[in-house]
Amino acid sequence: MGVLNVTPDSFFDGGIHGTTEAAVAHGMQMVAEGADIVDVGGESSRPGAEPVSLDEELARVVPVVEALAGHVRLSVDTVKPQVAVAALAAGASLVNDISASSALSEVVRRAGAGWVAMHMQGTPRTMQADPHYDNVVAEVYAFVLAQAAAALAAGVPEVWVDPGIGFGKTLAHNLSLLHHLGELVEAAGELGCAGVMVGTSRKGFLGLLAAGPGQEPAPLEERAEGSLATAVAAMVAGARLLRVHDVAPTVQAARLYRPAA
Ligand code: HH2
Repeated sequence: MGVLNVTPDSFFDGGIHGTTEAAVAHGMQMVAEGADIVDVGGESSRPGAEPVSLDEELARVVPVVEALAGHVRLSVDTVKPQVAVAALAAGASLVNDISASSALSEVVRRAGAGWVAMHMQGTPRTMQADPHYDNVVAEVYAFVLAQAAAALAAGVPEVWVDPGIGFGKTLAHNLSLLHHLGELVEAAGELGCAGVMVGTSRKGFLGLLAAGPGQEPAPLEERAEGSLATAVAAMVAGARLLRVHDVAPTVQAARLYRPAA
C-alpha cells in the first residue's frame, strides 16, 4: 500500500502532492512501482496535527480518488464517515480508519467494502504527550481484535487489523508490538480477518533508533533503512499489508515472500 497524502502538513510528504495533478502523478508513479493499493489521505495524523474541516478534506480527497479509479485499488485514510461515503462513491473500496470506529465500519458494511481497524491511544493532537499502558501488547491487540470481531459479526466482508505504530506509543511500545506481531497475525487469522496491516514508514521511532542513545533523532531522510527493515520484519511475522512511502524497495522485498508463480 503506497501512501498518498494530499495534505500541506503530513510529516514526510506534506505539501509535496498538494495539488490534485501532483497527487495523481505520484499515485500513478507508485502504481508503476508495484503498489497493489494506494491510500489517499486528506488529513494529517502526525503527532500534533490539527483537524481539517469536512469541506476541505472532501476537496482534497475526492478528485484524486476519481482520477486514480480504475488504475489501482484505492483506500481512503479518514476518520470522517462523510469522507468515507464520498470516497467509496468515487471509486475507493477500502476505508483505512485510524480511529477504528463503529460509525466508519457501518459505512463500510453498507457499501460492501473493506475496513482497516487501527489502534490509537488518544488523538493525533495529544497522543505522544504521555502514552501509557499496563501491557501494551495485550491491550492493543485486544482492542483491534474486538473491533474487528464486531465488524465481521455485523457483516463487513473484509477486515484488516493494524497495531497503529506511533499512535500514542513510545519507542519501547512500538518495538514490543513489532516483536509480538506474529501473535496478532495468528489471532486475526483465527477470527477470519483479511490480515494484519502495519505502517512503520519513516516514523519517529526509526529516527530514535538510527540516532542512538542521547543523540537527536535522525531526520526523515535517514529513516529509509529502518523503514525497509521493519517492513521485512513485519512480512516475516506474517503481515500482508504494508503502508509505505517508498514503494519500489518494499515491492522488491515483498517479492521474497510471495509464493513463486
Ligand atoms: N500511519 C499514518 C497514517 N495512517 N493508517 C494505518 N492503518 N496505519 C498507520 O500506521 C498509519 C495510517 C501516519 O503516516 P502518514 O500518513 O505518512 O503521515 P500523516 O499522518 O502526517 O499524513
